[in-house]
Amino acid sequence: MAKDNYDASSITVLEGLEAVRRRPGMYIGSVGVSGLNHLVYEIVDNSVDEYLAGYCTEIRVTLEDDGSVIVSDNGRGIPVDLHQKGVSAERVIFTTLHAGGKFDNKAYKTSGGLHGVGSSVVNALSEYLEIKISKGGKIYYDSYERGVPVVELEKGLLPVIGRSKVNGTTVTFKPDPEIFEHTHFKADAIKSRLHETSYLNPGLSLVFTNNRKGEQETVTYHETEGLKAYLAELNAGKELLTEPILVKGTSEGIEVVMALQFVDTFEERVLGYCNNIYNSEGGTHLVGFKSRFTTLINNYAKELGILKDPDKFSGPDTRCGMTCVLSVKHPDPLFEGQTKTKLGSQDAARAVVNVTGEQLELYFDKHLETLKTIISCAEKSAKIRKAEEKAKSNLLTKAKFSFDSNGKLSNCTSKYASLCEIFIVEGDSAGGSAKKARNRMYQAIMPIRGKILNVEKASIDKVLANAEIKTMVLAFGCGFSEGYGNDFDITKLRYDKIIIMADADVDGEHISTLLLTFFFRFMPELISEGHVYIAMPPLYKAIPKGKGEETYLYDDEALAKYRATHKNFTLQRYKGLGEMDAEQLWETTLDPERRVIKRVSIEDARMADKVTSLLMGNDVEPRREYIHEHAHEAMLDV
Ligand code: TTJ
Repeated sequence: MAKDNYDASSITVLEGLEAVRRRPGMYIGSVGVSGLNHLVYEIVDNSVDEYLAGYCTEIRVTLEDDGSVIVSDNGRGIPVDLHQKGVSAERVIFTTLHAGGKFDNKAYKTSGGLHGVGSSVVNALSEYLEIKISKGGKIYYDSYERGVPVVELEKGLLPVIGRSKVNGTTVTFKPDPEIFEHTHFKADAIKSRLHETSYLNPGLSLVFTNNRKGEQETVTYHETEGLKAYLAELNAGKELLTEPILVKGTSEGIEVVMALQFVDTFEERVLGYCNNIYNSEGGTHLVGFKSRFTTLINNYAKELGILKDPDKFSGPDTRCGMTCVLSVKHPDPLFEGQTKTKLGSQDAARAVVNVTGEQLELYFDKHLETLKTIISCAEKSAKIRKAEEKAKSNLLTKAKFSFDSNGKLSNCTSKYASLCEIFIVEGDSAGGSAKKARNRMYQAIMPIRGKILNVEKASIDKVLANAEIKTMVLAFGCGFSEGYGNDFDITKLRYDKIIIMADADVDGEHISTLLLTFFFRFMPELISEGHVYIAMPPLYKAIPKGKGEETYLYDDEALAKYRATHKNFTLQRYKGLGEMDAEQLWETTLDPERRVIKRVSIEDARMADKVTSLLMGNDVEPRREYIHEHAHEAMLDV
């Protein structure tokens, strides 16, 4: 019965390995040099897992002249006893895809995402692969060609080929030239990877030997100082600003080790590892550390009086000049991202926050000078960041307001600013009427084309890019300010009143809102000093059928009142300013004796700014809803 089962499962096994040979890239990334070297790492990682389990102290990697590589360790040796499938466990490991999972997590307490699952892949992609397992005084042997076993087992058990007093596993394999473009391992890359492994596992010795002709050497990597030594390598040749800071601890069953040091650069270099695997896409452990560190430094800086509320350092400010290696050992990690190199386990973030938060606080409380050095790095960064932001905004501003003279301002002739007014009029046709109707001595007309602005998603950038608006700013004569620099000079303002004249519809309100936002952000003094107004053109004209005067009605309330006291009249409804002729426009909106204008308060402008932010948000739905629900109360209710 056992035999039948074995036959059946061995077929699927071979089919599995055949799939690996058909699409090797799916399993090792590529069939180039990096994929080739990956084979070595897959095997070595198994031995590292044995180190992590506490049973292995040395791993040897030897490149041979025939193109093969030997990986050996002094661990307990791969299990050789009968597996439930009726063959030696070793066979199952080397012939079953993802066999690693079958050998419960207890043995591989902190196995990395791919560890223990890759040996069958390596086997499938090797011209030959041989295993010698020293265990319980005996040396067991097995071998494969392109993933197919070539040793006949007796009762499913491996042959014994010798005796040994020590335990361990030795795997020799030669990558298949049918699969790989080149089969020459990159020695430097392997060495660097072994060195990295030694930093992450301070108790482990990794011995690299190259037996290839002309390349002979042996290097031993054994870094008892662990991450601290790794930091030293990363920071070699740089000016060190602090001593290395080491943090170690366990939380939520996750072991956290971190080393960090500040150097005289403007960069940050923060490397994250989970179970000895470098997480090139970062992940939860780094997020946890970074957020905790930012808070910590900001709190200290405030406590020490270096930073005053509401100022604060950005995350990158606090990491300016930081070199950091953060390594977590997780019993059951989750990886995500494009290349599965991003740690996704949320408990890793919590563990890192707990361990680093607590220990860094203890450290900084005792090492005030180091803390102050780190804070001064952050200050330096914040200063540069702000200067850059300012330079950037000045640049933007320059680009935005390189005034061209093709605007359509019809200026007034008077030079007495206290008498002058400028009307910002929505639409060319209303603009045309306004130009005819105005008192050209003291009224300037600046038409802005609604079309450009009344897209729902018009952004402040679009407002700024608008040629007419550039002309308008030039006309005001006081420059503008943004953020840090203040080039705005209200005393140069050429008009006492800036009057926004827009239709009382959604588009008009939108334009008013954008203009107010623009003033609020770039020329707030215009508003706070009371220079900005909104014209209130009438919505209706009531024309009595008998005697009596024509009356302009500015809102529905006025209409209701008019209806209550008048019977026989026709009502003309103005859909927009464009519908009024020059005379009507003068009577209703321009003539200082009869027009209705409302002064904009800074609160109104702030409201407009809020609305604009909402209108510009990326969420389309809330924006649409807002426009439809609030269009009529947005600006003209001032
Ligand atoms: C598993 O749990 C029982 C005792 O042995 C454990 C084990 O498998 N240890 C182990 C595996 N040590 N070394 C390996 C290993 C070494 C190489 C070079 C290659 C592979 C696939 C595994």
